[in-house]
Parts: sequence; C-alpha cells; structure tokens
Amino acid sequence: MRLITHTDLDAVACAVLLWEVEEILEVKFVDPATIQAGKMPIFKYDIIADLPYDKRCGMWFDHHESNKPPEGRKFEGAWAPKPSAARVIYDYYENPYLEKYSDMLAEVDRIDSGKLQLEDVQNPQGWFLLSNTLEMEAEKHKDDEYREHVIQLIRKSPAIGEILKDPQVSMRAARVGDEFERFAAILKESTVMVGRVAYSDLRKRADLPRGNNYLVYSLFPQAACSVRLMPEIEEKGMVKISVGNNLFGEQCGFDVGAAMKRIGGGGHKGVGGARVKSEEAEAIAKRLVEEINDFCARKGKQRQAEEGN
Ligand SMILES: [Mn+2]
Repeated sequence: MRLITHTDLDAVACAVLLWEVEEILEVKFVDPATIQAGKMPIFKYDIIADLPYDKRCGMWFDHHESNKPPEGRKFEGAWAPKPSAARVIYDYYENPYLEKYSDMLAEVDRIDSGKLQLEDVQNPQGWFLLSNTLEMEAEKHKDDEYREHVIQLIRKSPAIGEILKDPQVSMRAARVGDEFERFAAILKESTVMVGRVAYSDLRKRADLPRGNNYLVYSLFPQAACSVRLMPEIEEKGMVKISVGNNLFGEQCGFDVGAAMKRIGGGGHKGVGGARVKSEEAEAIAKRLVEEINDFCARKGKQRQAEEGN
C-alpha cells in the first residue's frame, strides 16, 4: 500500500505506526490543499493520514475538526477529535507491537495540539527539535528524502536521544536555532498589531525559513491571534493564509478551523489555513483580522457581564 500523509511530525509518526501494521511500500508527503483540490491520483490501495478525506482511497485516518466526516459516511479507518492523527491510528489498531512508541505518541500529541511552552520555542529540545527539522528545504524532495530517513530511524529505535545523534538529523538540528533567529527578524519587519491580532504580510518574503508556527507569539505576546499571508512561492496565483490562536497567551477562543473552512481551507479550533487567489488574499486576510477582533471584543464584553453578575 501507499501512504499519503502530511509533512510534519504527526505525519511522520503516522507513517512509523502504519509501517508496523500495514504493508507500506511508499510514502507521499503532500499538503492538505493538494488532497482538497482532488487533483492527485488516489487509488484503493492508498491510505490517507492526517489529511482531508478522498473517497477513492482504501483507508483514512484523521483528527482535524474541519474534516469531521458527515453522518453515514462509510470508510475504512477512523476519524476522531484526538490530539494527533497518529493517536487515532494507535487507538484504532490497539496493537501491543505499537506500545514501544508510547513516549513518541505523548510528544506528538503535545506538539500537534499546540500544547507548547514558551521554553519549547526559545530552546527547542527532543521531539519538538526533531519536528522543526522536517520542513527546512526549499526543494521539496530533499525534505521528503529526509522524512523517509527519519521514519526508518524511529522504527529502528524510538529513543529521541539516539535519533538526534544521527548525522543527518544533528546537522539539521544545529540549524534550527539560526533559522528561528532568521524567522524572528523577518516576522518583526513584516508584522503589525491590529487590535488583538498580529497581522503579518510575508508575501514578498521568499527568504522566510519554513515551518515555524509558534515564534510569532513569543515576539508578540499581547496578541490573541495571528493572521499571516505566506510567501508566494509554491503555487502561482495562490497565497496561503495561516491563522492561529496565541498558544502562550490569553486566548479569545476564536474557532480558526471553522473560519478557514468558510474560505475553502481547514484546520483545528486553535490553528488552520487556507489557500486563496492572490488578488483576493489581502482583502480576505483583513476581513479575518476584523472578524477576530469583533469576536474578541464580544467575548470580552460577555466576560465583563458575567463577572458583573
Ligand atoms: Mn495532525
């Protein structure tokens, strides 16, 4: 079977688990938008994990709120609102052979559901450090080859101390700190606070390092949410909008996944994204910023009223 999965640590963990319990011959790493567009050939021997559903596949595992299956959908696999897709797979198979991965699972749950501490971002360690090495290269195939390498390393021994000693891993891990600094400098230049939202326009920043979704909150701790227009690199004519709640700060409870679904994307309550037409991107992002600020203001008033009673 072929596994089609996302590009982050949850995806890698899904691959590790499925490799033990199914005949996996090949892993494809893709973005949710690729599945959503329906353009990718998918066959009945394919397993999709940590990505939206496609009816052509043989099995599907996911945990994204925005991908919750409608009542009555018949499919092999499982959807559950768990902290990670890897956890959905782990619980589905209930296979004692997978128990050796329980430490990894706990960390994948924590990282994928954004239960991070400020210290994680300031000084990445362990599985969080590994997760930051998975999306580093401009050329996608380099990251793909690296992720396949990491999958096999974890299968050999799921001890994170050993994994981080691997030459390829340690070489990337050594770069993570520098990438964070570079990322922070670009964010500072391209971000303004609009009400309670940190709004970043990164469309012209093709030099932005990949993969850090949390740094913005250590730089703008007063933000309730972030809205980011990402660099125009991957698809011509389309821009990715990334939105999240501040993991470390006081949250307003804005449902990001639902808001992203309304504009053709998806995600979780806390974090999500969508791909929109370039010419509409700025207007959509600004509407989102307004929507979040309105929501936060309403929440604030509600809280005041409740406290007053
Ligand atoms: Mn996930």
